[in-house]
Amino acid sequence: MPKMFASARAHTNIALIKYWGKKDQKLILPYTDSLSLTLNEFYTTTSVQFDEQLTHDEFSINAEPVSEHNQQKLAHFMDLIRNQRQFNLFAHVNSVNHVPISAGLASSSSAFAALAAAASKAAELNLSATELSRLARRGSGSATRSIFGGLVEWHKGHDDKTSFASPIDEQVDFGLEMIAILIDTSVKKVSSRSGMQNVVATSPYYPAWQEVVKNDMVAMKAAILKKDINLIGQIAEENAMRMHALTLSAQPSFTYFNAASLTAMDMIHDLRSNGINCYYTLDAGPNVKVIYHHQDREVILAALSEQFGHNNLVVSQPGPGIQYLK
Ligand code: 2P0
Repeated sequence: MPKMFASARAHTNIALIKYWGKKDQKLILPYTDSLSLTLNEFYTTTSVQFDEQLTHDEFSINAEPVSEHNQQKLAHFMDLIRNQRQFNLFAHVNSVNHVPISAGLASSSSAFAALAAAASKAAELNLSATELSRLARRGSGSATRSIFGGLVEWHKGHDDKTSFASPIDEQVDFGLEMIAILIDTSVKKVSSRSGMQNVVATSPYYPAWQEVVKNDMVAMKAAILKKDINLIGQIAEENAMRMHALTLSAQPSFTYFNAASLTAMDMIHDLRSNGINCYYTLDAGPNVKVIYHHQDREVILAALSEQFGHNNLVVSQPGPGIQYLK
């Protein structure tokens, strides 16, 4: 009996061109491509040990047992590994999220990317990075992008085989940086999963969104080639606002913004009026992420810390792809 143990680390990614809506709920196939930046500050480390003695998988996150809902989601993911490997062993799965305490940024992207890597290696599946990206996608859409470092593109594809991510620029050596403003760290009211479903089913703007993303992907890739942070920021900000317009135009309408998110966005506009090039993006929660060139870091931090407090601002550089620890 081989040891059947592996440990892997994956970093969270933040989308600059958002994924919002699934064509296939089961396979997690998106309606659109998307593009993200992997961050070095936030990551998940997961270890998997298959064990002949077990009669079900045993999960812990940050040394605590997981909720019933998460237990089911994780066990379902482990079934994919068992099916591929054609064995019926269960595993001890221990996951640790390295994020500022309750940052509300412990995205499922790093969680499922780390689990896909650790579980497939422990099961000796020998997956390529592309195969790993496809597998991570089955846990959570955004996880498909966290297999790679730096700037990453998720090709929507049309089936399990064709929907995966690939790196655009793994080095990102032109000063791109992000500040996460930790505004509210409680659990979100509308999960991404149900928020997406509601939008796809009810927003009259959904067809327009698909066109927006098509154009933004082309424009963003050109901006990355030019290493033009202002253009990258402009396109990302506009794309994020158009994604959030989908939530406002759904039935029932909802939003992930709160009052402090609006204050933060206002402050970024003010900084821009004063000649500091910075831009914002938001995901399925009120926390605002600021995009800028690292040379402007101190002036942006100084302005934001007056309002939000220095401890609620986390600077992050581009981060690496999957790392195997054992
Ligand atoms: C993204 N988000 O592209 C978008 C933008 C949030 C806003 O992907 O249902 O946890 O597991 O596929 O990946 C968050 O949703 O959703 C997300 P599922 P996921 O990053």
